[in-house]
Amino acid sequence: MSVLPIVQFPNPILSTVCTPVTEITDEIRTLASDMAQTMYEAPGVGLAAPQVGHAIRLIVLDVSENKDNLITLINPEIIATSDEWVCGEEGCLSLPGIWEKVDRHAQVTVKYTDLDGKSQTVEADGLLSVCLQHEMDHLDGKVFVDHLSRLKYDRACAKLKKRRLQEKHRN
Ligand code: K2U
Ligand code: ZN
Repeated sequence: MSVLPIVQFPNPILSTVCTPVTEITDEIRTLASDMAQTMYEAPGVGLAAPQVGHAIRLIVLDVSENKDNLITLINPEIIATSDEWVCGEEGCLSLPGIWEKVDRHAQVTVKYTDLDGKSQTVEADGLLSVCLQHEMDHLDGKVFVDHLSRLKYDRACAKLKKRRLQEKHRN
């Protein structure tokens, strides 16, 4: 297993609509395993394949307290959403240091294929629901700041730019 470099915003792959996985090969299994290690090491609660440079529809997530409930989703689809919405602060491993409030459906139902090729369905609420929507956005070429007003989007981009300049001067 390897820890992979996480693509930083802005980057064309983060605004790419990812292609479906057509066959669950050993390469896909290795990538999923490396994504999980990368997510745990970050640390994060979710990670999408474009964030490690692969524009395919593959997500890993683990929102459990003990970090012992890894879910790998291949070609996930949101098949139902609640009318109720929640608003919570989000961050992203591709936009370190940026935290902003985002509106999300309170509950979602996601259909996906697991690593054994079996069709699965998960009904999610709470952090799992938010994380699924956040990661599914990544597969459709969206990052959470795309949900912000123009003013807050520009402010987030300026903050990222400043942070990178400071890091450059430190190194
Ligand atoms: O896509 C990512 O970068 C993974 C996010 C997923 C996420 C963002 C917002 C809300 C829920 C999930 C990272 O896990 S961001 C870091 C983080 C860590 C712990 C809890 C929430 C967010
Ligand atoms: Zn993210």
